[in-house]
Amino acid sequence: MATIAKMRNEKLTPFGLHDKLHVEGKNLVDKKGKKVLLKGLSSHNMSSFPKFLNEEGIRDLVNIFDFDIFRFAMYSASADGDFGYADGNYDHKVELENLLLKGVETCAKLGIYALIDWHILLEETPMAHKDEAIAFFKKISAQLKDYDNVIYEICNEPNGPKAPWDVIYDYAMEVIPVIRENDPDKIIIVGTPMWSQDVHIAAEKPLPFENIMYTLHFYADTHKEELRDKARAAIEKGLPIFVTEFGVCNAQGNGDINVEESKTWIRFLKENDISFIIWNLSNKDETSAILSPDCRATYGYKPDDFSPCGKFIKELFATK
Ligand code: IDC
Repeated sequence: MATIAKMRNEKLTPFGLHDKLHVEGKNLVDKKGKKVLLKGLSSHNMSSFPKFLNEEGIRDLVNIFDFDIFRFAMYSASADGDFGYADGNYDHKVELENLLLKGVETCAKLGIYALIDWHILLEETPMAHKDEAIAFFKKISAQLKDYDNVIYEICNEPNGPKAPWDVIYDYAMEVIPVIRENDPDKIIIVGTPMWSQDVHIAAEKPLPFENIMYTLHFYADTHKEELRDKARAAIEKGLPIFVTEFGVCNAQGNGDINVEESKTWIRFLKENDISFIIWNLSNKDETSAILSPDCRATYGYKPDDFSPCGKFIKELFATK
């Protein structure tokens, strides 16, 4: 059995408090059957910003922000000039796998949950790299089967006309059993159409497995009440939703921070016991990066190392 820390700084860790999670009805619940809401941080592209995924750095961020979960964005394809998992060479794959396994081990030491995200981007359909996704999840789920703090996300944001719910559904019907073979009951989160916005459509035909959740993504300066209405419709049908990625700015990850709309979203999520993860851990010169472009540190962060987005997190997450 993997050792997952139950205490940190003389306090119970998120894992110490909740242990292994499962899904009951539309809710994420803990071992005792109590509803759980996880608050977390997402990496940027693991290929672009591996330096921020070191143990000390993640520990410092967890200590500063009290995150319950960290998301590892494993880009399937190349982006921003960096190879993805599916189109890089063998050595690059091994590097990414090692980075991921080390990251999950760090989360275990800190007693937080780890979300493994197969991050499809502008590929329109998860089918584009289905075979590589299957190979990836087969390998990783075998290696991580004893890590009860792990959650899987099998396709970040299906998008475009070639990725309606039926196509995502078929993809999920192939990928989920591969994980289940190694790991019968870990939570698996499935992307929804329209860059993971059309949860109301997924709610009409949910997948026939236990412990499945569905992805909702929003960028507060772009997606507002209309998207919350889609979420409401899905919730009414009993769909378990997880916001595995959101931004406080526009859908390009840039532009102004929309403080009020971000808070309205967090209030909505809290009212509905929906977990949320903010995008992104990097010092890229973009609004959604939580570190300032001038930040040279990769751990031991000082207040000035954070961008306006990073400085807003505590207040935002505490929204009532
Ligand atoms: C963005 C990054 C940006 C990068 C781009 C392409 O912030 O630096 O150049 O991806 O790799 C998403 C995606 C997420 C996007 C983010 C902001 O899941 O990968 O990151 N976003 O555009 N969906 C909606 C917004």
